[in-house]
Amino acid sequence: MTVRPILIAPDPRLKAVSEPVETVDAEIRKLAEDMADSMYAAEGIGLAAIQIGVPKRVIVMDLDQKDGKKNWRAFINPKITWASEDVATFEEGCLSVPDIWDDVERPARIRCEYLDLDGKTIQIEADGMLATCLQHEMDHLQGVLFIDHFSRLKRSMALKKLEKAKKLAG
Ligand code: K1U
Ligand code: ZN
Repeated sequence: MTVRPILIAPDPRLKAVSEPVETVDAEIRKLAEDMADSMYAAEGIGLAAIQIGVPKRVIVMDLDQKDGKKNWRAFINPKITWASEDVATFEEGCLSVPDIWDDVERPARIRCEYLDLDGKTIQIEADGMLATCLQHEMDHLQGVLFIDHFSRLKRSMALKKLEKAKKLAG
C-alpha cells in the first residue's frame, strides 16, 4: 500500500494539462493502485493523477464505499462524447481544496469513453453523482478546479481562505 501526498491549491502543478497514457502497462496499474490507496486514506470518492503530482490522464473513483468495502475503478484517457443540455447542481468538494464545499452546475448526463486497467475501451452513460464526479475529475486533467466554476468574487474568497490555511500550516 502506497499513500502519496495530495497537492493543495494554489499549488501551480494543479494547473497542468495532463498527458494521455500511451500504453496501459504495469506502471499505469501501479499508479492507479497508489491513487486508490491515497484516495481512501484521504476519505475521498475520486482522485485525478495530477492531485498526487503525476500529469497523466488517469482517474480513480469509488462511489460505493460502504462498511469499508473497496470497489474502485480506473478511467484512463477519459473523453466526454456527449453531454446533455439539461443541467444538474450538486454540492462539490475537492481533496486539493480542503474545507470548501459549494454548488456547481454541470450537464446532468454525459456519455464517456475511456480505457480500463486492461486497456479495453469502455463506453458508459452517467448521471447523478457519477456524472458530477467524472466531470469534476476530468476538469482536473485540464488543470481546472471546481472553484474555477465559481463567480470571480466567490473564487477569490476561496483562494484567500486556502492561502490563509496554508500559511497557518507553515
Ligand atoms: O477530486 C477530488 O479531490 C475528489 C473529490 C470528488 C468529488 C466530491 C464531490 C463532488 C464532486 C467530486 C472528493 O472526494 S471530495 C471528498 C468527498 O467527497 C467526501 C469526503 C468524505 C465523505 C463524503 C464525501
Ligand atoms: Zn477535485
